[in-house]
Amino acid sequence: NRDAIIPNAKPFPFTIRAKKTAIVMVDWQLDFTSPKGFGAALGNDCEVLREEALPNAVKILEAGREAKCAIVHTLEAHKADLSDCPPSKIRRCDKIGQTVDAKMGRILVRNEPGNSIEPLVAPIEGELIVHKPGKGAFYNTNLEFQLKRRGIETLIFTGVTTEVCVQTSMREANDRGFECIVADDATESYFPEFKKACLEMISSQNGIVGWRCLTEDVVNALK
Ligand code: C5J
Repeated sequence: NRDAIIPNAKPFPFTIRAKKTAIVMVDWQLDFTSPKGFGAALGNDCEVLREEALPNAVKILEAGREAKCAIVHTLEAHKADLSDCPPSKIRRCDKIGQTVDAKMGRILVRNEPGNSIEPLVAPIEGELIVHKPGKGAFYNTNLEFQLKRRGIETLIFTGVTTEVCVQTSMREANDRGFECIVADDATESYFPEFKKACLEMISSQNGIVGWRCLTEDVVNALK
């Protein structure tokens, strides 16, 4: 139950308040990671998400479970009738709610096969699952309430994609008073230049959004 420090976190050492920490696994859903999913249907190469970041996300998830952190899994997911999806979102992406690949089902729709979490980081009993209609994990969800009722103060982020749902969730969490850190090598984007710029942005100006480190730093701190 002691505090742990990540000494080489950027922009300065980060304190993990033991027992007050949640691991936030952002949108590790097949919609984004599978070559048959939504991300791929938009013309993106998904392999990098699975090959580069997913193995590190597994390490952080396992370390978090071992250290008895709270674990949160988010999914970008709409109700079947799309009543929680603003028309503007559909206007800019008419694939939402449509079926591009029969095995994946309807894109970004709750409980469809594509809306399931990568098996390597699948939730286990007792872990929080947050279906979010937006990019941010706090918009139109009860995540803030769930974290605060558990006494959580510190959030460790992994997930996809860095500059969309991970960054948005981190910014929302920052505004709600959580101390946030992301592991650079446990998050991924379809666009390497966006990932790089996003991570630099997060820790710039004395940690304007939060901190950054590497997977091994998180794993060592949680030991
Ligand atoms: C996107 C996400 N990229 N999870 N969603 O639309 O980052």
